[in-house]
Amino acid sequence: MPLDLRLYVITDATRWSRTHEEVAAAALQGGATVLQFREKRATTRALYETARRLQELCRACGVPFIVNDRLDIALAVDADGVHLGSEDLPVAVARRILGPHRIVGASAGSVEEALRAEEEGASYLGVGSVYVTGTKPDAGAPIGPDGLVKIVRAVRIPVVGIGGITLDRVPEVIQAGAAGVAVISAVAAAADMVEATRALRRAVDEALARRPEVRM
Ligand code: TZP
Ligand code: MG
Repeated sequence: MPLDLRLYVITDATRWSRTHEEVAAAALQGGATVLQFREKRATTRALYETARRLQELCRACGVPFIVNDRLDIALAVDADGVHLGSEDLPVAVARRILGPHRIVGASAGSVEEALRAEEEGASYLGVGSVYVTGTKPDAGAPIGPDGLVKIVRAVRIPVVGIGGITLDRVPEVIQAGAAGVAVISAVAAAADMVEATRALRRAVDEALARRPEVRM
């Protein structure tokens, strides 16, 4: 089944004093199509325990579960895949270990990085930061919707836009050719996380419906 990247919600809850489980449950209820577990500070044991619970939640909803950074945790909980950046294991190594069917996502901020990740066997790309974001201080200068368009056009694998994406920016990101949007704060910082997810999902679906089928 092709990977449905329309609304890719990342659970990174520390700043908003919410648990990963709370964010995940709300995101799944609100219509997220992919869930990523992103936690930079916990011990390996804590990562494993949380990942196991999130994987169960996702499996019950039929939503793919992806672990950020840590291939060992992804393997340990039988996750659907892993997401890797330039400081993590190389995409080619994760692809070799996970085999052809699991999801290997990669971060890319330039056409060069995107082409390399595609060549190494990435399933999809997380491209950004599209806009200024306070969530990832080392995200670098935003590439903007124009930078996103360039990368979408350079690769064949699907791309999700990431970084500073809010409800009102969804149409622009989808119009740039992204298969979906990846968000942290647009869900995790919302007063009503379920409603925020629903609204994002509606916005993505509406923008996709307005987009011409064939893109060059
Ligand atoms: N990678 C590039 S930008 C970013 C990550 C993880 C942060 C996205 O968070 P937000 O709150 O959706 O801007
Ligand atoms: Mg990483």
